[in-house]
Amino acid sequence: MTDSDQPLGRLEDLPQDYRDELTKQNLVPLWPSLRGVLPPKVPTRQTKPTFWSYQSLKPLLLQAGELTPIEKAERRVLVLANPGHGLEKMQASAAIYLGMQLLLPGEWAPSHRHTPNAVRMVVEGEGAWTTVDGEKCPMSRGDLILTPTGLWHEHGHDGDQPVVWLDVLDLPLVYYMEASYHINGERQTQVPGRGDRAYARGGVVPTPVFGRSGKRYPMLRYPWVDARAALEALAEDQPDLDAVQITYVNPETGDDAENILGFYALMLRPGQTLRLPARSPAQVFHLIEGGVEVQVFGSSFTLAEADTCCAPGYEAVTLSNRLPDRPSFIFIADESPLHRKLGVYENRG
Ligand code: 1HN
Repeated sequence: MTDSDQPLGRLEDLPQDYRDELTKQNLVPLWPSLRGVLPPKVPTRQTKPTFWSYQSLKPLLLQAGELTPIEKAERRVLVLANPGHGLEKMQASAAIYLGMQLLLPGEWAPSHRHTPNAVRMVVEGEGAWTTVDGEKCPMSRGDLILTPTGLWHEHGHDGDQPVVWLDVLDLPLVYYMEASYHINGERQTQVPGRGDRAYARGGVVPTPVFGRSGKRYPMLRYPWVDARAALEALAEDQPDLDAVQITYVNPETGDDAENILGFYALMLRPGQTLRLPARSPAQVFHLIEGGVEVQVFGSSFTLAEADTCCAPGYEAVTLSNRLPDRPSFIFIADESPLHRKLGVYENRG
């Protein structure tokens, strides 16, 4: 028996009058709870492998469009909640919030800004846009649009079909830090300049001859056509590469696109099975294109297009492309930037 297996004293072992006196003075003995907060070798995780089917949730989201006008919702969202945390906590993992948002033709979700960082991954529909910090970003299937901490953002829709996107926020973490709040604003004035055009080629960025752009987030929209082309080019260029994956980065600094959560797109070659190592951050998988089997911690999910699932940290994940003749494309969000900044990041292989 190693030291960490030694049973420690229980609360019940202490006399009641002693416990009562501790409580009266807002004191708690550590040892009955020590193993709970510091378990041996592997952390306790509330995050359960969980799957959300787009086909099943879509009718409920459309029904929300009938039941609740946008004025009564501000953001019409069904939250993808992890039962391991309790649905009311509205979290997919310790740091990740996920929601499916519906905007109907002609609707407008008013401008606000807040402390949590967000991104949108566009799931379905054409004609919607998000204006972030004055930059109008068109929304098409697979586009990733950032709304980083503190930047004004609003959504509108000039098309004729419902538009749905997946919101990914670090809300659970920022809320836990007691740092989550929002401010409402006026309709934004559109400003010229489009980061997705200025930074359309990764290796060549604008030269600030007359001073820097001064923007902490120079690129707000990452079009899927470009991300997909990058993956296909990478796969073709490196036929032996197992993990054909790109990271969404800030093109000025090469850092992760946002501070807390990381965003990636992964291409599975036709019929490919890929084992991702056990790493400390929790992850979310959203299928953009194709058909994929996700295995994690005794669970197995079959993702059709637009389906989403999550995996706790410290577990290996196996992804299999179910299509023998076509690649599949997955959007991944994880907690890596957070774990790295805090110094707790681990890759256990
Ligand atoms: C938010 O601001 C949006 O702007 C979506 O579309 C989901 C969830 C929690 C807090 C703020 C949006 C959100 C959110």
